[in-house]
Amino acid sequence: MSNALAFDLGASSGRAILGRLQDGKIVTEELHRFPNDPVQVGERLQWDLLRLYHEIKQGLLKAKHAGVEPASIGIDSWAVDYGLLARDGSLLGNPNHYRDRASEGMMEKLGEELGEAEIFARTGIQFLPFNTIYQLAAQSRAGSPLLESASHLLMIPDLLRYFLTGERYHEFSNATTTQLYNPVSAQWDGALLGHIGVSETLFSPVLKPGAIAGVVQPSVREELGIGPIPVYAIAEHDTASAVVAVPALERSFAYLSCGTWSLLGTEIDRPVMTDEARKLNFTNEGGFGDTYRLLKNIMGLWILQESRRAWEREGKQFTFPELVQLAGEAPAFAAFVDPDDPSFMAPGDMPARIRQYCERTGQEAPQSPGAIVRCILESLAMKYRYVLELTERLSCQRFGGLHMVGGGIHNTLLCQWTADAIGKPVWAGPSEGSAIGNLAVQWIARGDFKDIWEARSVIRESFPVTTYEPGASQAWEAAYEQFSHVTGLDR
Ligand code: LFR
Repeated sequence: MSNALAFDLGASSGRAILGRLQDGKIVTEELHRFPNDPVQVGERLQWDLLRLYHEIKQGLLKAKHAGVEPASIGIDSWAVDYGLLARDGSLLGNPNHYRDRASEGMMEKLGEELGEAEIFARTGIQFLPFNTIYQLAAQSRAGSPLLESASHLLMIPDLLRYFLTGERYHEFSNATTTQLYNPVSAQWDGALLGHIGVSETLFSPVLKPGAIAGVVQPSVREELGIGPIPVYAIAEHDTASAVVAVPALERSFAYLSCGTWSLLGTEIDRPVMTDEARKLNFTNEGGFGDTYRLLKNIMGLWILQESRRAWEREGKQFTFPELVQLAGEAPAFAAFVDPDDPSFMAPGDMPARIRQYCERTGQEAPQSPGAIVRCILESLAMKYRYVLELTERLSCQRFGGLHMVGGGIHNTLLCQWTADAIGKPVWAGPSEGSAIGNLAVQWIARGDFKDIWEARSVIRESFPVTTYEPGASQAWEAAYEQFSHVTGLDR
Protein backbone atom coordinates (compact mmCIF):
# COMPACT_ATOMS: atom_id res chain seq x y z
CA MET A 1 0.00 0.00 0.00
CA SER A 2 1.67 3.14 -1.23
CA ASN A 3 0.67 6.49 0.23
CA ALA A 4 1.42 10.12 -0.64
CA LEU A 5 0.42 13.49 0.77
CA ALA A 6 -0.81 16.37 -1.38
CA PHE A 7 -1.13 19.97 -0.24
CA ASP A 8 -3.43 21.82 -2.60
CA LEU A 9 -3.76 25.56 -2.02
CA GLY A 10 -6.56 27.45 -3.71
CA ALA A 11 -7.28 31.17 -3.68
CA SER A 12 -9.82 30.79 -0.87
CA SER A 13 -8.94 27.53 0.90
CA GLY A 14 -6.30 24.85 1.16
CA ARG A 15 -6.32 21.17 1.99
CA ALA A 16 -4.05 18.28 2.85
CA ILE A 17 -5.17 15.12 1.09
CA LEU A 18 -3.71 11.74 1.89
CA GLY A 19 -3.80 9.34 -1.03
CA ARG A 20 -3.43 5.57 -0.87
CA LEU A 21 -3.15 3.01 -3.63
CA GLN A 22 -5.38 0.12 -2.62
CA ASP A 23 -6.34 -2.84 -4.82
CA GLY A 24 -5.47 -0.93 -7.97
CA LYS A 25 -7.51 2.13 -6.99
CA ILE A 26 -6.81 5.51 -5.45
CA VAL A 27 -8.42 6.18 -2.10
CA THR A 28 -8.23 9.73 -0.74
CA GLU A 29 -8.78 11.13 2.71
CA GLU A 30 -8.93 14.81 3.61
CA LEU A 31 -6.69 15.22 6.65
CA HIS A 32 -6.85 18.97 6.97
CA ARG A 33 -8.77 21.87 5.41
CA PHE A 34 -8.12 25.53 6.14
CA PRO A 35 -9.21 28.94 4.88
CA ASN A 36 -6.85 31.08 2.82
CA ASP A 37 -8.04 34.61 3.46
CA PRO A 38 -6.05 37.31 1.69
CA VAL A 39 -5.49 40.40 3.82
CA GLN A 40 -5.95 44.02 2.74
CA VAL A 41 -3.20 46.10 4.43
CA GLY A 42 -3.36 49.74 3.45
CA GLU A 43 -3.17 49.90 -0.31
CA ARG A 44 -2.05 46.30 -0.71
CA LEU A 45 -3.91 42.98 -0.95
CA GLN A 46 -1.56 40.27 0.28
CA TRP A 47 -1.31 36.57 1.06
CA ASP A 48 -0.74 35.45 4.63
CA LEU A 49 2.05 33.14 3.58
CA LEU A 50 3.35 32.19 7.01
CA ARG A 51 -0.15 31.16 8.02
CA LEU A 52 -0.24 28.88 4.96
CA TYR A 53 3.08 27.37 6.00
CA HIS A 54 1.68 26.90 9.51
CA GLU A 55 -1.31 25.04 8.02
CA ILE A 56 1.03 22.80 6.02
CA LYS A 57 2.76 21.86 9.25
CA GLN A 58 -0.67 21.25 10.84
CA GLY A 59 -1.40 18.86 7.98
CA LEU A 60 1.83 17.00 8.64
CA LEU A 61 0.98 16.79 12.34
CA LYS A 62 -2.50 15.47 11.57
CA ALA A 63 -0.94 12.75 9.42
CA LYS A 64 1.40 11.87 12.25
CA HIS A 65 -1.43 11.75 14.80
CA ALA A 66 -3.36 9.47 12.45
CA GLY A 67 -0.35 7.14 12.58
CA VAL A 68 0.63 7.82 8.96
CA GLU A 69 4.12 8.61 7.73
CA PRO A 70 3.65 9.87 4.16
CA ALA A 71 6.11 8.29 1.71
CA SER A 72 6.31 11.64 -0.12
CA ILE A 73 4.86 15.16 -0.23
CA GLY A 74 3.86 17.53 -3.06
CA ILE A 75 2.54 21.11 -2.93
CA ASP A 76 0.48 22.86 -5.62
CA SER A 77 -1.11 26.30 -5.62
CA TRP A 78 -2.44 29.09 -7.81
CA ALA A 79 0.11 30.59 -10.17
CA VAL A 80 1.92 33.90 -10.93
CA ASP A 81 2.47 35.13 -7.33
CA TYR A 82 5.88 35.11 -5.68
CA GLY A 83 7.84 35.99 -2.57
CA LEU A 84 11.28 37.56 -2.21
CA LEU A 85 14.04 36.25 0.02
CA ALA A 86 16.89 38.18 1.63
CA ARG A 87 20.50 37.03 1.44
CA ASP A 88 20.07 35.04 4.65
CA GLY A 89 17.01 33.24 3.27
CA SER A 90 14.40 35.12 5.27
CA LEU A 91 11.14 36.16 3.64
CA LEU A 92 11.00 39.85 2.68
CA GLY A 93 7.43 41.01 3.26
CA ASN A 94 4.24 39.21 2.32
CA PRO A 95 3.61 38.15 -1.26
CA ASN A 96 1.13 40.32 -3.12
CA HIS A 97 -2.17 38.86 -4.31
CA TYR A 98 -2.64 38.76 -8.07
CA ARG A 99 -5.86 40.75 -7.64
CA ASP A 100 -3.92 43.61 -6.03
CA ARG A 101 -3.94 46.76 -8.12
CA ALA A 102 -0.19 47.45 -7.85
CA SER A 103 0.55 46.37 -11.42
CA GLU A 104 -2.44 48.12 -13.05
CA GLY A 105 -1.58 49.47 -16.49
CA MET A 106 1.80 47.67 -16.66
CA MET A 107 0.64 45.06 -19.17
CA GLU A 108 -0.39 47.80 -21.61
CA LYS A 109 2.85 49.71 -20.96
CA LEU A 110 5.16 46.75 -21.60
CA GLY A 111 3.03 45.80 -24.59
CA GLU A 112 3.77 49.21 -26.10
CA GLU A 113 7.45 49.22 -25.19
CA LEU A 114 8.30 45.71 -26.33
CA GLY A 115 5.44 44.80 -28.64
CA GLU A 116 2.95 42.09 -27.69
CA ALA A 117 4.19 39.94 -30.56
CA GLU A 118 7.72 39.98 -29.10
CA ILE A 119 6.57 39.09 -25.58
CA PHE A 120 4.40 36.27 -26.93
CA ALA A 121 7.15 34.94 -29.22
CA ARG A 122 9.45 34.70 -26.20
CA THR A 123 6.97 33.05 -23.82
CA GLY A 124 3.82 31.75 -25.55
CA ILE A 125 1.86 33.03 -22.54
CA GLN A 126 -1.49 34.85 -22.54
CA PHE A 127 -1.70 38.49 -21.57
CA LEU A 128 -3.20 38.69 -18.09
CA PRO A 129 -2.64 41.93 -16.17
CA PHE A 130 -1.38 40.06 -13.10
CA ASN A 131 1.30 37.90 -14.72
CA THR A 132 4.54 37.86 -12.70
CA ILE A 133 6.30 39.93 -15.37
CA TYR A 134 3.89 42.86 -14.81
CA GLN A 135 3.92 42.55 -11.03
CA LEU A 136 7.73 42.57 -11.03
CA ALA A 137 7.99 45.42 -13.55
CA ALA A 138 5.67 47.52 -11.36
CA GLN A 139 7.77 46.75 -8.29
CA SER A 140 11.00 47.46 -10.12
CA ARG A 141 9.77 50.77 -11.57
CA ALA A 142 8.40 51.87 -8.21
CA GLY A 143 11.91 51.37 -6.79
CA SER A 144 10.66 48.79 -4.29
CA PRO A 145 13.13 48.50 -1.40
CA LEU A 146 12.14 44.85 -1.04
CA LEU A 147 13.09 44.07 -4.60
CA GLU A 148 16.32 46.05 -4.23
CA SER A 149 17.44 43.98 -1.27
CA ALA A 150 16.17 40.63 -2.56
CA SER A 151 18.61 37.83 -3.32
CA HIS A 152 16.06 35.26 -4.47
CA LEU A 153 12.57 35.06 -5.87
CA LEU A 154 10.41 31.99 -5.44
CA MET A 155 6.87 31.27 -6.58
CA ILE A 156 4.29 30.39 -3.86
CA PRO A 157 4.68 26.57 -3.92
CA ASP A 158 8.47 26.94 -4.36
CA LEU A 159 8.54 29.09 -1.22
CA LEU A 160 6.55 26.67 0.90
CA ARG A 161 8.66 23.79 -0.38
CA TYR A 162 11.77 25.84 0.47
CA PHE A 163 10.55 26.33 4.05
CA LEU A 164 10.14 22.56 4.36
CA THR A 165 13.39 21.47 2.69
CA GLY A 166 15.74 24.45 2.82
CA GLU A 167 16.35 24.03 -0.94
CA ARG A 168 15.54 26.58 -3.61
CA TYR A 169 14.09 25.41 -6.93
CA HIS A 170 11.45 26.55 -9.33
CA GLU A 171 9.08 24.12 -10.94
CA PHE A 172 8.42 24.14 -14.67
CA SER A 173 4.59 24.33 -14.93
CA ASN A 174 4.41 27.25 -12.52
CA ALA A 175 7.53 28.95 -13.95
CA THR A 176 5.86 29.24 -17.35
CA THR A 177 2.97 31.27 -15.89
CA THR A 178 5.36 34.12 -15.02
CA GLN A 179 5.53 35.12 -18.72
CA LEU A 180 9.28 35.35 -18.13
CA TYR A 181 10.20 31.78 -19.07
CA ASN A 182 11.15 30.97 -22.63
CA PRO A 183 9.90 27.50 -23.62
CA VAL A 184 12.05 27.43 -26.75
CA SER A 185 15.38 28.07 -25.02
CA ALA A 186 14.10 26.33 -21.85
CA GLN A 187 15.45 29.19 -19.73
CA TRP A 188 14.36 32.34 -17.98
CA ASP A 189 14.18 34.98 -20.71
CA GLY A 190 17.16 37.30 -20.18
CA ALA A 191 15.87 39.96 -22.58
CA LEU A 192 12.52 40.33 -20.82
CA LEU A 193 14.17 40.36 -17.39
CA GLY A 194 16.70 42.93 -18.62
CA HIS A 195 13.94 45.16 -19.91
CA ILE A 196 12.07 45.23 -16.60
CA GLY A 197 15.32 45.72 -14.70
CA VAL A 198 15.20 42.49 -12.75
CA SER A 199 18.36 40.43 -12.31
CA GLU A 200 18.45 36.84 -13.57
CA THR A 201 20.39 35.93 -10.43
CA LEU A 202 17.13 36.14 -8.46
CA PHE A 203 16.02 32.92 -10.13
CA SER A 204 16.91 29.34 -9.20
CA PRO A 205 17.10 26.18 -11.32
CA VAL A 206 13.82 24.96 -12.81
CA LEU A 207 12.81 21.36 -12.03
CA LYS A 208 10.50 19.32 -14.24
CA PRO A 209 7.38 17.95 -12.52
CA GLY A 210 8.23 14.61 -10.98
CA ALA A 211 11.73 15.60 -9.87
CA ILE A 212 12.80 15.12 -6.28
CA ALA A 213 13.25 18.55 -4.70
CA GLY A 214 14.68 17.66 -1.28
CA VAL A 215 13.60 16.11 2.00
CA VAL A 216 12.01 17.65 5.07
CA GLN A 217 14.90 19.46 6.72
CA PRO A 218 16.25 18.68 10.22
CA SER A 219 14.76 21.74 11.99
CA VAL A 220 11.25 20.88 10.74
CA ARG A 221 11.74 17.19 11.55
CA GLU A 222 12.67 18.09 15.07
CA GLU A 223 9.82 20.57 15.50
CA LEU A 224 7.16 18.13 14.25
CA GLY A 225 8.75 14.87 15.27
CA ILE A 226 8.67 13.42 11.75
CA GLY A 227 11.20 11.77 9.46
CA PRO A 228 13.15 12.97 6.38
CA ILE A 229 10.12 12.68 4.07
CA PRO A 230 10.99 13.28 0.39
CA VAL A 231 9.38 16.35 -1.18
CA TYR A 232 8.68 16.23 -4.92
CA ALA A 233 8.31 19.03 -7.38
CA ILE A 234 4.95 17.88 -8.77
CA ALA A 235 3.06 19.90 -11.39
CA GLU A 236 2.94 22.74 -8.88
CA HIS A 237 0.62 25.04 -10.77
CA ASP A 238 -2.79 23.85 -9.50
CA THR A 239 -4.24 23.95 -13.02
CA ALA A 240 -1.39 21.76 -14.31
CA SER A 241 -2.13 19.24 -11.55
CA ALA A 242 -5.85 19.38 -12.41
CA VAL A 243 -5.02 18.58 -16.04
CA VAL A 244 -2.95 15.57 -14.95
CA ALA A 245 -6.09 14.29 -13.19
CA VAL A 246 -8.38 14.56 -16.24
CA PRO A 247 -9.63 10.96 -16.62
CA ALA A 248 -9.23 10.94 -20.40
CA LEU A 249 -8.57 7.65 -22.14
CA GLU A 250 -7.65 9.14 -25.52
CA ARG A 251 -4.85 11.58 -26.33
CA SER A 252 -7.05 14.21 -27.90
CA PHE A 253 -9.30 15.70 -25.22
CA ALA A 254 -10.62 19.01 -23.96
CA TYR A 255 -10.89 19.94 -20.31
CA LEU A 256 -12.45 22.58 -18.13
CA SER A 257 -10.86 22.99 -14.71
CA CYS A 258 -13.72 24.65 -12.88
CA GLY A 259 -13.22 26.48 -9.59
CA THR A 260 -12.63 30.12 -8.70
CA TRP A 261 -11.23 30.30 -12.24
CA SER A 262 -12.40 28.34 -15.26
CA LEU A 263 -9.50 27.11 -17.36
CA LEU A 264 -10.57 25.59 -20.65
CA GLY A 265 -8.30 24.02 -23.23
CA THR A 266 -6.40 20.94 -24.34
CA GLU A 267 -3.08 19.19 -23.76
CA ILE A 268 -0.53 19.44 -26.57
CA ASP A 269 3.09 18.47 -27.21
CA ARG A 270 4.38 21.79 -28.55
CA PRO A 271 3.30 25.33 -27.78
CA VAL A 272 1.11 27.01 -30.40
CA MET A 273 2.89 30.34 -30.83
CA THR A 274 1.03 31.64 -33.89
CA ASP A 275 -0.31 35.16 -34.40
CA GLU A 276 -3.80 33.73 -34.24
CA ALA A 277 -3.13 32.21 -30.79
CA ARG A 278 -1.74 35.55 -29.61
CA LYS A 279 -4.64 37.58 -30.98
CA LEU A 280 -7.13 35.23 -29.34
CA ASN A 281 -5.06 35.55 -26.15
CA PHE A 282 -4.52 31.81 -25.64
CA THR A 283 -1.72 30.57 -23.44
CA ASN A 284 0.75 27.68 -23.59
CA GLU A 285 1.42 26.87 -19.95
CA GLY A 286 3.80 24.05 -19.09
CA GLY A 287 2.40 20.66 -18.15
CA PHE A 288 3.58 17.27 -16.96
CA GLY A 289 5.90 15.22 -19.17
CA ASP A 290 6.94 18.01 -21.56
CA THR A 291 3.35 18.77 -22.52
CA TYR A 292 1.78 22.20 -22.79
CA ARG A 293 -1.63 23.41 -21.78
CA LEU A 294 -3.18 25.34 -24.63
CA LEU A 295 -5.93 27.11 -22.76
CA LYS A 296 -7.69 30.31 -21.92
CA ASN A 297 -8.52 31.73 -18.50
CA ILE A 298 -12.22 32.43 -17.98
CA MET A 299 -13.18 34.46 -14.91
CA GLY A 300 -15.16 31.51 -13.53
CA LEU A 301 -17.11 31.10 -10.31
CA TRP A 302 -15.24 34.04 -8.82
CA ILE A 303 -18.09 36.28 -9.99
CA LEU A 304 -20.60 34.12 -8.13
CA GLN A 305 -18.42 33.89 -5.00
CA GLU A 306 -17.98 37.66 -4.92
CA SER A 307 -21.72 38.23 -5.52
CA ARG A 308 -22.48 36.03 -2.55
CA ARG A 309 -20.04 38.05 -0.43
CA ALA A 310 -21.69 41.30 -1.57
CA TRP A 311 -25.13 40.01 -0.51
CA GLU A 312 -23.64 38.86 2.77
CA ARG A 313 -22.41 42.41 3.41
CA GLU A 314 -26.00 43.57 2.93
CA GLY A 315 -27.09 41.01 5.52
CA LYS A 316 -28.51 38.51 3.01
CA GLN A 317 -27.06 35.05 3.64
CA PHE A 318 -27.25 32.39 0.94
CA THR A 319 -25.56 29.02 0.57
CA PHE A 320 -24.30 28.15 -2.91
CA PRO A 321 -26.97 25.43 -3.35
CA GLU A 322 -29.63 28.02 -2.45
CA LEU A 323 -28.29 30.44 -5.04
CA VAL A 324 -28.18 27.73 -7.69
CA GLN A 325 -31.76 26.78 -6.89
CA LEU A 326 -32.90 30.42 -7.23
CA ALA A 327 -31.05 30.62 -10.57
CA GLY A 328 -32.92 27.54 -11.78
CA GLU A 329 -36.23 29.26 -10.98
CA ALA A 330 -35.35 32.59 -12.69
CA PRO A 331 -36.31 33.23 -16.37
CA ALA A 332 -33.88 31.83 -18.96
CA PHE A 333 -31.62 33.92 -21.24
CA ALA A 334 -32.78 37.27 -19.82
CA ALA A 335 -29.35 38.94 -19.83
CA PHE A 336 -25.73 38.07 -20.58
CA VAL A 337 -22.32 39.38 -19.55
CA ASP A 338 -18.85 38.59 -20.83
CA PRO A 339 -17.43 36.97 -17.67
CA ASP A 340 -14.00 38.23 -18.72
CA ASP A 341 -14.91 41.88 -18.73
CA PRO A 342 -12.09 43.63 -16.79
CA SER A 343 -14.66 45.16 -14.41
CA PHE A 344 -15.14 41.71 -12.80
CA MET A 345 -11.45 41.17 -11.91
CA ALA A 346 -11.03 43.02 -8.60
CA PRO A 347 -12.92 42.12 -5.42
CA GLY A 348 -16.07 44.19 -4.90
CA ASP A 349 -19.78 44.58 -5.54
CA MET A 350 -20.35 42.13 -8.42
CA PRO A 351 -24.17 42.42 -8.54
CA ALA A 352 -23.76 46.19 -9.12
CA ARG A 353 -21.08 45.62 -11.78
CA ILE A 354 -23.27 43.04 -13.55
CA ARG A 355 -26.16 45.51 -13.60
CA GLN A 356 -23.84 48.22 -14.97
CA TYR A 357 -22.58 45.85 -17.67
CA CYS A 358 -26.15 45.06 -18.72
CA GLU A 359 -27.16 48.73 -18.81
CA ARG A 360 -24.04 49.60 -20.82
CA THR A 361 -24.92 46.94 -23.40
CA GLY A 362 -28.60 47.89 -23.70
CA GLN A 363 -30.01 44.94 -21.74
CA GLU A 364 -32.50 44.96 -18.93
CA ALA A 365 -30.42 44.59 -15.76
CA PRO A 366 -31.17 41.56 -13.56
CA GLN A 367 -32.23 42.57 -10.05
CA SER A 368 -32.94 39.56 -7.82
CA PRO A 369 -30.16 37.22 -6.65
CA GLY A 370 -31.76 34.41 -8.69
CA ALA A 371 -31.74 36.48 -11.89
CA ILE A 372 -28.16 37.59 -11.30
CA VAL A 373 -26.90 34.07 -10.63
CA ARG A 374 -28.76 32.82 -13.70
CA CYS A 375 -27.07 35.52 -15.76
CA ILE A 376 -23.63 34.52 -14.38
CA LEU A 377 -24.05 30.77 -14.94
CA GLU A 378 -25.59 31.04 -18.41
CA SER A 379 -22.91 33.52 -19.45
CA LEU A 380 -20.19 31.16 -18.21
CA ALA A 381 -21.69 28.24 -20.13
CA MET A 382 -21.79 30.39 -23.28
CA LYS A 383 -18.20 31.54 -22.81
CA TYR A 384 -17.17 27.88 -22.43
CA ARG A 385 -18.67 27.18 -25.85
CA TYR A 386 -16.82 30.13 -27.36
CA VAL A 387 -13.46 29.05 -25.92
CA LEU A 388 -14.01 25.37 -26.73
CA GLU A 389 -14.59 26.22 -30.39
CA LEU A 390 -11.44 28.36 -30.46
CA THR A 391 -9.46 25.55 -28.82
CA GLU A 392 -10.62 23.21 -31.58
CA ARG A 393 -9.60 25.70 -34.22
CA LEU A 394 -6.15 26.47 -32.77
CA SER A 395 -5.25 22.86 -32.02
CA CYS A 396 -6.79 21.45 -35.23
CA GLN A 397 -8.86 18.93 -33.26
CA ARG A 398 -12.56 18.05 -32.84
CA PHE A 399 -13.65 17.02 -29.38
CA GLY A 400 -16.45 14.57 -28.70
CA GLY A 401 -17.22 16.22 -25.35
CA LEU A 402 -15.73 18.16 -22.48
CA HIS A 403 -14.09 16.81 -19.32
CA MET A 404 -14.96 18.96 -16.31
CA VAL A 405 -12.85 18.68 -13.14
CA GLY A 406 -12.68 20.72 -9.93
CA GLY A 407 -15.07 21.90 -7.23
CA GLY A 408 -17.32 23.59 -9.81
CA ILE A 409 -18.70 20.19 -10.81
CA HIS A 410 -20.79 20.22 -7.62
CA ASN A 411 -22.83 22.88 -9.41
CA THR A 412 -24.91 20.42 -11.44
CA LEU A 413 -26.89 23.20 -13.11
CA LEU A 414 -23.66 24.65 -14.51
CA CYS A 415 -22.59 21.19 -15.73
CA GLN A 416 -25.94 20.70 -17.50
CA TRP A 417 -25.98 24.19 -19.01
CA THR A 418 -22.42 23.70 -20.22
CA ALA A 419 -23.48 20.52 -22.03
CA ASP A 420 -26.49 22.39 -23.46
CA ALA A 421 -24.36 25.34 -24.57
CA ILE A 422 -21.62 23.27 -26.25
CA GLY A 423 -24.09 20.78 -27.72
CA LYS A 424 -21.87 17.90 -26.57
CA PRO A 425 -21.68 15.73 -23.47
CA VAL A 426 -19.91 16.95 -20.35
CA TRP A 427 -18.06 14.30 -18.30
CA ALA A 428 -17.80 15.67 -14.77
CA GLY A 429 -15.23 14.36 -12.28
CA PRO A 430 -13.13 14.19 -10.23
CA SER A 431 -13.89 17.24 -8.10
CA GLU A 432 -10.55 17.27 -6.26
CA GLY A 433 -8.67 17.40 -9.56
CA SER A 434 -5.62 19.36 -8.40
CA ALA A 435 -4.98 17.25 -5.31
CA ILE A 436 -5.41 14.01 -7.27
CA GLY A 437 -3.06 15.21 -10.03
CA ASN A 438 -0.58 16.21 -7.33
CA LEU A 439 -0.72 12.66 -5.86
CA ALA A 440 -0.56 11.05 -9.31
CA VAL A 441 2.73 12.79 -10.20
CA GLN A 442 4.27 11.62 -6.92
CA TRP A 443 3.26 8.05 -7.77
CA ILE A 444 4.57 8.32 -11.32
CA ALA A 445 7.87 9.70 -9.98
CA ARG A 446 8.10 6.86 -7.48
CA GLY A 447 7.33 4.20 -10.09
CA ASP A 448 3.89 3.19 -8.79
CA PHE A 449 2.41 4.23 -12.15
CA LYS A 450 4.21 3.56 -15.39
CA ASP A 451 3.14 6.87 -16.93
CA ILE A 452 0.44 9.53 -16.97
CA TRP A 453 -1.88 7.32 -19.05
CA GLU A 454 -1.84 4.59 -16.46
CA ALA A 455 -2.46 7.27 -13.80
CA ARG A 456 -5.43 8.64 -15.78
CA SER A 457 -6.99 5.23 -16.24
CA VAL A 458 -6.68 4.47 -12.51
CA ILE A 459 -8.20 7.89 -11.72
CA ARG A 460 -11.09 6.99 -14.03
CA GLU A 461 -11.61 3.71 -12.16
CA SER A 462 -11.35 5.35 -8.74
CA PHE A 463 -13.63 8.39 -8.94
CA PRO A 464 -17.17 8.64 -10.30
CA VAL A 465 -17.63 10.53 -13.56
CA THR A 466 -21.13 11.91 -14.25
CA THR A 467 -22.23 12.39 -17.85
CA TYR A 468 -24.47 15.33 -18.77
CA GLU A 469 -26.08 14.98 -22.20
CA PRO A 470 -26.91 18.17 -24.10
CA GLY A 471 -30.56 19.17 -24.50
CA ALA A 472 -32.75 22.05 -25.72
CA SER A 473 -30.25 22.70 -28.46
CA GLN A 474 -32.33 25.13 -30.54
CA ALA A 475 -33.03 27.46 -27.64
CA TRP A 476 -29.34 27.46 -26.65
CA GLU A 477 -28.25 28.03 -30.23
CA ALA A 478 -30.48 31.13 -30.53
CA ALA A 479 -29.35 32.36 -27.12
CA TYR A 480 -25.70 31.92 -28.12
CA GLU A 481 -26.24 34.44 -30.89
CA GLN A 482 -27.74 36.85 -28.40
CA PHE A 483 -24.75 36.27 -26.05
CA SER A 484 -22.19 36.78 -28.85
CA HIS A 485 -23.93 39.95 -29.93
CA VAL A 486 -24.23 41.70 -26.56
CA THR A 487 -20.70 40.73 -25.51
CA GLY A 488 -19.22 41.78 -28.83
CA LEU A 489 -17.55 38.38 -29.22
CA ASP A 490 -19.06 38.07 -32.70
CA ARG A 491 -17.00 40.99 -33.98
C1 LFR B 1 -6.29 28.75 -10.92
C2 LFR B 1 -5.09 29.60 -11.29
C3 LFR B 1 -5.06 29.91 -12.76
C4 LFR B 1 -4.22 31.16 -12.75
C5 LFR B 1 -4.84 31.88 -11.59
C6 LFR B 1 -4.00 32.94 -10.94
O1 LFR B 1 -6.31 28.49 -9.55
O2 LFR B 1 -3.90 28.96 -10.92
O3 LFR B 1 -4.55 28.90 -13.58
O4 LFR B 1 -4.26 31.89 -13.93
O5 LFR B 1 -5.17 30.86 -10.66
O6 LFR B 1 -2.85 32.38 -10.40
